[in-house]
Amino acid sequence: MKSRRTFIKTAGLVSLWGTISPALAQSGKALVTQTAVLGAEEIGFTQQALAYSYPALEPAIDALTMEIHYTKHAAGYTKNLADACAIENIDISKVKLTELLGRISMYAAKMRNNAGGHYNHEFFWRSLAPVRGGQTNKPSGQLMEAIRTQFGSFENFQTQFSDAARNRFGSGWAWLVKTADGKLKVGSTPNQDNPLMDLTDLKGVPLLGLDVWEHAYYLKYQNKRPDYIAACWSLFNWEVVERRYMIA
Ligand code: MN3
Repeated sequence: MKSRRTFIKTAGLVSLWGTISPALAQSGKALVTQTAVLGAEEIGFTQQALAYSYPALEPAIDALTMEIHYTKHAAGYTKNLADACAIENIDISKVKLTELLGRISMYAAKMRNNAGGHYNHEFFWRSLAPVRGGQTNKPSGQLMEAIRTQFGSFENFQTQFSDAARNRFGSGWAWLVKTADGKLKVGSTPNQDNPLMDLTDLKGVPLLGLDVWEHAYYLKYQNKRPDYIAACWSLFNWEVVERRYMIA
């Protein structure tokens, strides 16, 4: 995760973009996408260990779903991301994943699917924590103030986020993002796209993401996606989301 100091330094670089990278500065798109990733949580190219055990998220998410999701689905995206980087001749010691996502339209579909898939899952695991307080699990501080200001109440925000997750047709993700103008926004993306990508409708720094692919819930919930979404409110790690909000 970027510190505020790093963020300010990077922001300074962008304001001097023309003198630092004339080639990229010729493209307004490059400038926009570069700006879009500022303050976003950085995630490496390898799969990190979970901060909790597979059964730790029960009863909301069962142990078998967690194990398969992490060791098969998510691990698959990580492996295929490495393959995609090799194909595209990308030296992962020299590029940040958020930068790659910010110009994802330049690459093949294999890169889009797996860079997104890897980032989204690593981001998702960090957004969850063993159940604490059940339905009283809520943010606090400046994030809660911003939610109340923009959505009217935490409950209104919950409704909008849950609707975004429920109404995403097929596979995808629901998101809470901080937009370039500092506002909170709820939306969703298809497949493994995310709001850091230069080709999505929803753009911003991701603060919270919810996986609504069937592989995330089918063993326990089958066709009942709304029940899975409702249960996940007990798992969101608001300390992490608040930190993302303050840095973004
Ligand atoms: Mn998944």
